[in-house]
Amino acid sequence: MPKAVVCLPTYNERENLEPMLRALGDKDVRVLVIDDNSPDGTGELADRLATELGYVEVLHRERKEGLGPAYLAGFRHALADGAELVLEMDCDFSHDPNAVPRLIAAVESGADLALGSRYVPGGGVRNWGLLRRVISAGGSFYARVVLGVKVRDLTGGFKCYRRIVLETIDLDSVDSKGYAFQIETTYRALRAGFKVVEVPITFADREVGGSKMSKAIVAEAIWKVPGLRLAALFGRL
Ligand SMILES: Nc1nc2c(ncn2[C@@H]2O[C@H](COP(=O)(O)OP(=O)(O)O)[C@@H](O)[C@H]2O)c(=O)[nH]1
Ligand SMILES: [Mg+2]
Repeated sequence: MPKAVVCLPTYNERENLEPMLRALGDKDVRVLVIDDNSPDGTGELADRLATELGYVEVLHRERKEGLGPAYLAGFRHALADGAELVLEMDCDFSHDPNAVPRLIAAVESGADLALGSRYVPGGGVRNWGLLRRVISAGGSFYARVVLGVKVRDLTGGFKCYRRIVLETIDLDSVDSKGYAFQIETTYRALRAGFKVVEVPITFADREVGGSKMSKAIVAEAIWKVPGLRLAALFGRL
């Protein structure tokens, strides 16, 4: 049984799900689809594919609560299943399935948390407009300065955790929903003394389906960052 589990959250990813699951088929991973009762039938499609593809499992959640809660449910499930490595990845091909082995290799060669990073040499973004580039790079810069950490890409959602990291960072108290979830989990790992490395990736814009990014998600990231720093200062993180 492969020891790595890829947590793949889906909300209305009908067109992307099957190609993504097939693309992960030769990566020596198990895949846990976490579907929030997608109105477009992604959950039923996932069930059908899971019966065909032995490495796929599906976790159905009743309703859409954001990426954070979906990931937390996935992490708990993967840990209970005995996963040694737990990955996060988007289902819209923004994260290249061919980069999965590089993230795993980074952890196997000593990192506790490997981050797919757009903002280290060799990494980047493809077909993004200026506005989205500025918002994303600005967001990571803001979080890096306010938190006082060296990580360049704090908001990305392509990651590989060593099991012990998720067992240590107190998942029960993580309450971020969107980009803040990525910032919070990485910050907690750093605070706990884990070794975090950045692996260069190229992030491509999705070609099919729609983004679930919202103003509320951006707003949460803006206020959550100083909140995390304060929590750390007062010894509550
Ligand atoms: N289960 C679940 N998946 C979600 C939710 N929001 C987004 N996703 C999935 O998370 C991944 C990234 O979301 P996306 O909308 O592409 O965010 P963006 O890349 O920031 O625009 C995709 O695979 C989505 O289907 C949610 O509330 N629940
Ligand atoms: Mg996306």
